[in-house]
Amino acid sequence: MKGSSILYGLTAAELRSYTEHGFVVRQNVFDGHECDVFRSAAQRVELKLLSDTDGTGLSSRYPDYCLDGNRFVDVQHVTVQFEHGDDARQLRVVEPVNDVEPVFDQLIDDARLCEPMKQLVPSDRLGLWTAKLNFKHSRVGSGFGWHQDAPYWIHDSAHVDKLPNVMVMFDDATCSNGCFRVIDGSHKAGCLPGCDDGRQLAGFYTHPDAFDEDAQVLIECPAGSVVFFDPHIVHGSGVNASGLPRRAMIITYQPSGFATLKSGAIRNVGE
Ligand SMILES: O=C(O)CCC(=O)C(=O)O
Repeated sequence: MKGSSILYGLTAAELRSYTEHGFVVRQNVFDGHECDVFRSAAQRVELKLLSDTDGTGLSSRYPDYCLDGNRFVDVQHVTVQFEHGDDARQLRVVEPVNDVEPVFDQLIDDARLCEPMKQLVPSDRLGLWTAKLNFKHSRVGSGFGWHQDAPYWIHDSAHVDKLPNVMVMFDDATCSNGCFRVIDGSHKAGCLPGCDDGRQLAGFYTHPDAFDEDAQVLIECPAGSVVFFDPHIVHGSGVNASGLPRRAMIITYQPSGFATLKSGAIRNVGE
């Protein structure tokens, strides 16, 4: 494992940049064949979850619910979000996706993600906190409003500062297909106030007065790139207005031995 740490660990310059800016981008970490495998796996996840529908939706077997007008279904402990819009039948987010698809479970143990994560958590032994698959389909893929992740998790984890994320791009990410974006340096402010505008989930969106939108960085990068980002950084993304999908998985690590967010099971890395 020492060798993989030398191969994949973050350099001193990358670590300094992460501390200063709250994120680090590494391009072309996964090759074209690996991205193909991820894209096929994403398609399997969607087909599998949609195959439970009989024209009336997953609610025929599992209860669904609406938050701020958007449809969610809990398939046991796996939350399935549907795309926004009245007749959107495509999936938006599946969490935790590693419990649905083995390719994504294996990805959690990949040294190219874990070695840097050992430095960022920091911990010599890692566990999984959660893993999301975001589909962002062409034309219908909705944006993600500015938010921090830490406030979502504060009631479920006593160590939200030790829950860094890595986003793995399965497609080229551009402004037109809704690339990831962050507010540079915003992680330094800790948990910021949420919105209070009547939406059910308003409190999870960071109040616009609490950060400087001019400090945003649009992260355009090729498929196979990864973005490590701090649990306190304000982040989001735009809509997918293009004819190309923008699929990505976001994996959140923690020190080993702690329960995962959704199932409560412990999923240590490399065991
Ligand atoms: O997929 C994206 O563009 C952003 C996702 C995000 O912010 C999240 O899942 O918390």
